[in-house]
Amino acid sequence: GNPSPQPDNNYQVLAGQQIEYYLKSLAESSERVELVSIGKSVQGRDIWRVHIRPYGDTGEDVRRNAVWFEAGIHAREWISPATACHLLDYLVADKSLTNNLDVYMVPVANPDGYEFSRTNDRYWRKNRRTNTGSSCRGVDLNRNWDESFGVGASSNPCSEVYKGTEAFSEPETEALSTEMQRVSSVDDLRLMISLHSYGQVLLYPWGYTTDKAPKTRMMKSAGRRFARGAKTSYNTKYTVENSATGMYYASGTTDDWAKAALEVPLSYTLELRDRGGNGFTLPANQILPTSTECRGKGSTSDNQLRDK
Ligand code: ING
Ligand code: ZN
Repeated sequence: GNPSPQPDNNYQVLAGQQIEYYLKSLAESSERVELVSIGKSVQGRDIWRVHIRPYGDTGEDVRRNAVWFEAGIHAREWISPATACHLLDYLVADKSLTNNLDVYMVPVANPDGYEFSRTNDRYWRKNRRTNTGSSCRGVDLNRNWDESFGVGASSNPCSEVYKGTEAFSEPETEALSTEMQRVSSVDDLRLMISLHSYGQVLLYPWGYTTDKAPKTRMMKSAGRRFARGAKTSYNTKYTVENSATGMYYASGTTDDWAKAALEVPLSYTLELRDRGGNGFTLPANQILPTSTECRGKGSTSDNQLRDK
């Protein structure tokens, strides 16, 4: 069909291929950065996973604390991969931050959807699966994880929250979960954040039930610390909420699966800017401020970032 008009205030956001190029050059320029394709999307695009090893790591096989960032699982939430890339830059530049910590990140978890959103339909959310018996395409990758699959999701392929035929039916969620499982077997996965937009809210499990998840108090207090930090840069307000009670019921999400299957103590969905004024079409001049406030202030790499 006819491509819908592209909001021209988003021209500064990077195309998928540019992000790939950036990731490859980052891996080539820093010994601490390892880049691996953990699988292919429905349309055959690579799903890239970045690993930042601690500064001064001798390459020894030691079990460390680790954090996992997932971005771009929803196509239209362009601020998510952008924030992930800025965070990467920051983590690689600052030696002190990743001291004794393994950082893992998938900056574009849904590369087909991202491309489709950029070129055809700005508001596309799902992946680009061709659904058998339906003319509607796509599975909501944040309803396709193997935790309480189907409770708060749709079985209609035309729905924006279509869960797919079964848990992990999609190559994207299959690749992500397999790699997260591998990481949690070699490291202690302490924190998982799935980056989304919009709403300025940090969500914690469960999404499929209003029952209290393990370590809720810890997720709340760490979450509030994030919100306080995020406020210091531009006075942007983030709230901290339980998914099911503060947002809406959702099942088969990344954060519920990380919490239940991998027992990651701090498991979150972070809804970035804004609160609906621009929504998904966040103006480009808010990309850097959003990234900056989410990682907090005062790093030695701030000056380098400002020049980019
Ligand atoms: N929001 C999330 C979604 O997948 C969410 C909200 C996440 C609710 C996790 C419950 C659990 O619908 C966006 N913007 O995608
Ligand atoms: Zn989302």
